[in-house]
Order: sequence, then structure tokens, then C-alpha cells
Amino acid sequence: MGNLNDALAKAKFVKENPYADCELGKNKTMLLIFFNSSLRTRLSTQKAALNLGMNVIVLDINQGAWKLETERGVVMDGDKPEHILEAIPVMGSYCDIIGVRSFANFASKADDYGEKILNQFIKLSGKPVISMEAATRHPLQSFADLITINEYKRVERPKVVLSWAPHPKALPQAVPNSFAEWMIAAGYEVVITHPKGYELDPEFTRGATIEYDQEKAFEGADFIYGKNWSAYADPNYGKVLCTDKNWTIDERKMALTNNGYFMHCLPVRRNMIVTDNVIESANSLVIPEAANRVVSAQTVIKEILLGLK
Ligand code: AN0
Ligand code: CP
Repeated sequence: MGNLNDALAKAKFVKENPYADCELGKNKTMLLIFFNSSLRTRLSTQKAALNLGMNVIVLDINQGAWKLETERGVVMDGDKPEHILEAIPVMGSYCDIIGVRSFANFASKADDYGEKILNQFIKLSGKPVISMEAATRHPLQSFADLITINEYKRVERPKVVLSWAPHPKALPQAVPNSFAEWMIAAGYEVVITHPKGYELDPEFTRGATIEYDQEKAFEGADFIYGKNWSAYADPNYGKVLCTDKNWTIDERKMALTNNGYFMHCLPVRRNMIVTDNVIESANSLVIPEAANRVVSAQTVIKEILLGLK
């Protein structure tokens, strides 16, 4: 928690003094590369860089850029005119810091969990790289979640419950992996609840309690963090095993908590993950949580800029 306390103190300063370092990023360029859709990460990371006086360029790879081949050795006679091995150093040459969003695509668990795309950016861009959600982690989200829990917690060591909830499409494990990793590192009591078959990589969950009974998990919780994810374990990696709406987070389940807060990284599908009444309740933190995405991004970008000086 030592490093996290330091990070939280830095975040608090940034939140209270958003323009204190508005000259730090002068004549520095932030390039944000999106392989996947985004609302919050796109806007909050731009806002964070602008608050630090940086210039910002955003590129959606799938809208307007050349389709990228990612495999070496391929005869490029198909629909992909450019190779990522050239594209990355070119993009790196136009900026001082590069942010990348590249979700797990479930084609290869080894490539996803080896962070193949993110690592190529780290290796070939020649610039500091920020993950804006890569295959296995979403650190800017987890840092914002930590800031939010630290602001709202009523006890030193809150009970934080990560609850799987149903969703029609296969989603990555990045958000729950990171959330578990950060909350365990913060020293909180972490309980993870999900149907059988949705066990996450133990690399991220060691130190948490796994409770298959969702209602039991909710008892006495200070924070409920809703999230869907697809299966991690073989042979079902990346698959939807269950869409049972008995797992939807509703008022009856929230009543089992210690007047607990509801959190979700957003975007959220109402009445699949969480009912209208819970997300609209006074205990829902989804909006302040999303607002803290500017704070987490600005704190990280500021540290990187200080390191570039
Ligand atoms: C993504 C996910 O679950 O990883 C992004 C969340 C921040 N969600 C969707 O694709 C709906
Ligand atoms: N929470 C989050 O990262 O949202 P976006 O996918 O909209 O960026």
C-alpha cells in the first residue's frame, strides 16, 4: 500500500489543483491510439493531457487508418495494406507519449495474456506507453476506482466485492483482473463472486476470497463492483457460459450489504448487469467514478512528463 498511498496523495493534489502543471506539457504531444471503442478513456485521457498543456492527437485505427497486419511472415496479399511493425515506430515518431487501447481478441490466449500488441508498442515506439485498457489490465480504470473508494470509504479496510453479472457478449477479463489486483494491493478485504467456470487468472486474484454464492458475498459489503467478463479457464477461454439474470445486481441484493455503494466502470447494460433503481440510487458511484478517470490519467501523465524533463 506504500506506493499506492503515494499515488493517492499525488492524485489528491491533481484533483484539487487541476491546472497547477498547465505548462509541464508545453510542446509535448500525446498520441492516443484506439483499436477499440471508448467514451470515457478517450475523453478523460485527452482532458488530462490538455490540463497538463500537452497537444493531443487521437487515432482510431479502424476508422480512417490502414488496416494493420500484426503477424510477421504473412504474405500481405489480403485486405491489410500496412504492417504494425512499421506503423508503431511511425506513430512513435510523431509524439512524446503514446496511449494504446487494444482489447483481448480471444483468438489466442497466449497472445492476449502475453500482451502481444501492447508489448510491441513498448518495444517499437521508442516512447513511454500508457495502457488505455490492453488485453489483461485496465490500470487507469483501477486507479480511478481506488481513488473513488478511498474518497467514499467509511472504514479503514472496507469489504470490496467484485461481482460477475450477466451480459450478452463476450467481454475481456482486463477490468476485473486489474480491479482485483489493485484492491488486494490496497490491503482491502476482497471477495470475488461469480458462477462456476468464471474463475479469473489466479495471478490477479491471489489474496481474494472466491465465494460462489452471490448473496453470501454481498453480506456486509461496503462496495459492490459489478462487472461481466468471459471465461478465462481452458477450454472455454473467451466464451460466454451463462447469462443467468439471477446474477443481476438489484435492490434486494444491495439490501444485504452494509449500506454499500454500487460501482461499475461503464459502459453498463442496465437490467442485465444492474437494475435501473440500483444504478440511479443515492449509493451509486458510477458518475464520480468516471469523473475520477481524468484524475487517474492526469496523475500518471504528469509523472511521465516529470520523468522526461
Ligand atoms: C469493455 C470491457 O469489458 O473490457 C470496456 C470496459 C471499460 N466493455 C465493453 O466492451 C462493453
Ligand atoms: N470505463 C471505460 O474505460 O470506458 P470507455 O470504454 O468508454 O473508455
